[in-house]
Amino acid sequence: MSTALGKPVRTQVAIVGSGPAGLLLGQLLHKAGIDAIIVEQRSREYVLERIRAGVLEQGTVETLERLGVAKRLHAEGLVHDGVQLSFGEGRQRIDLKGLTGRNVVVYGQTEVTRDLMDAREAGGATTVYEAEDVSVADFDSNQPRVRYHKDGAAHDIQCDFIAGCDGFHGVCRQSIPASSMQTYERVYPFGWLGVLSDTKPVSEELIYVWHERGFALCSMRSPTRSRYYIQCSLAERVEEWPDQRFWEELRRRLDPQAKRDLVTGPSIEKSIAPLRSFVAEPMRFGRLLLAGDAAHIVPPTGAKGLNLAASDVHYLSEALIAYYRGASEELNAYSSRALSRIWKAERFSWWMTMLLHRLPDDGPFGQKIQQAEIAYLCGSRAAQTAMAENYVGLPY
Ligand code: FAS
Ligand code: PHB
Repeated sequence: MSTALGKPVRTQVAIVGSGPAGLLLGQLLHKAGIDAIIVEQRSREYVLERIRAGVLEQGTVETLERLGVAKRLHAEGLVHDGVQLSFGEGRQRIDLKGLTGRNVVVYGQTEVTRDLMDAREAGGATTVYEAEDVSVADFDSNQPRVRYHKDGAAHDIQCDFIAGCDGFHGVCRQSIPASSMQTYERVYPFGWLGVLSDTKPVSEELIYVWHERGFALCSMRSPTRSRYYIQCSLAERVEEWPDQRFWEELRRRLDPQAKRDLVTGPSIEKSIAPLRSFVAEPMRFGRLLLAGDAAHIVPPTGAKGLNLAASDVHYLSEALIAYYRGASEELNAYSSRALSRIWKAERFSWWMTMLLHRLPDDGPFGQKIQQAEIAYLCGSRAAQTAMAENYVGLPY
């Protein structure tokens, strides 16, 4: 924002984006006494209406606990010690707790965002919502700036650093010269049709389904609110999927017990999300640093997207705190440190996606390989441990 005289305001870190990455970073910096302003293009309400992730790694939970933002999470979150794999008639439980000593917590990204927004406002920190024409400039100098319009006036923020937490379609990564960046991408030839419904979840634990008709996922947000996904063609349109058609197709993909236990009801949200793997390297350009979906995307099969944003900002906050204490080595190491964990999560998310989705281009041989991998997973403690330690989240 600028003063009434149009002079730029000054802050230490300007954060672009008020999703999980931006809000978590803002809270971590605020706790360390570092001033940060968040500039968000959407309204608070719009950001809170987006239905996205549902599973938190223990590392993400521990960060929220350190910030004192985990009270509702502990009251309403569902601790899960295992996940289920379902294929045809059979089901295999992966004992996350027994194999790794760790678990995951089912607690919607919407609720994490709400808790962080409330904590930010309670701490008196500034978030500018509905900022228009946001741009970033001079990040190759010591005086980077974030500019935007709001209420018909031009605003200018001078800062020491810009944190690009503005997601895959944001302005920050796109402001970096393509010649300074290497990107890696795989776009999957299918999407996820997701439904949210106020119905009792089909199971107490998540069920990841391999079926010849396509992947399905049975998840939840609470004991009375379910979240379901089915793999669909990218040509599909939500309008072509009335509730009854969705429930019938989901039921076709479930094993006998889940077929019996499925409770259907009116959808309260329905959307189709494309799936891609994407990484931009490096994640630092002078005084502009990327975090979260602004730097990488994973297919949601491994429940890593939100959790990678959390580990990115854990590293970034440590680097910025060290900088303001006079040491800049951590800032120089931020990108390589974050990318090391990002690529392991990219691999795991790709592996889960290739294991469980119908891949028409891979033909009958590809399907036999998937079935062999699932059979090996069911019969090997070592294979289950490898899956479990990635699912609960590798160490920071
Ligand atoms: P976000 O995209 O959440 O936040 C970026 C913020 O920046 C947004 O509020 C946006 O409005 C703002 N912004 C964008 N451009 C801007 C600009 N120019 N100026 C100012 N602000 C700007 N992950 C899972 O783990 N499980 C899932 O099931 C799952 N489902 C998903 C479904 C969809 C449709 C999508 C898109 C993602 C899904 N994800 C899922 C991944 C998702 O949870 C992300 O990983 C997570 O939101 C990452 O958080 P951020 O990096 O903060 O990015
Ligand atoms: C969800 O509940 O939205 C969810 C859970 C696990 C995933 C993806 C999405 O892997």
